[in-house]
Amino acid sequence: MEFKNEIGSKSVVSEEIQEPPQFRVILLNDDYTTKDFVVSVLISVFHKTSDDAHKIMENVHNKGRGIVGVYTYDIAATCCLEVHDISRQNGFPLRCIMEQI
Ligand code: TYC
Repeated sequence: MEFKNEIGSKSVVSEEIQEPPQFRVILLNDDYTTKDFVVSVLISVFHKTSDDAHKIMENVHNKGRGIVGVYTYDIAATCCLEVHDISRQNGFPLRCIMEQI
């Protein structure tokens, strides 16, 4: 699309809409956090169903890490902070990280 700016010269503006960058949130296994606590975090922070939360938790427990979901930067960062805060408040070392796609 073509626009004229305030001094009358033409400029071309791309019509392509840029999608915001996406980030994977990855949950890390550890030897101390209880399975029940991990499931409760997946339900309360990431709004997973109980069924999905159990599957994700078992996958992380067995594989060492696993994708919880894909979000924009602010949502991914907020979820990671919440996981760390709730975990420390409850005496667990549970961690998650985010990775740009
Ligand atoms: N490995 C932990 C246990 O055996 C459970 C666990 C699962 C911890 C997933 C963290 O992200 C995690 N109690």
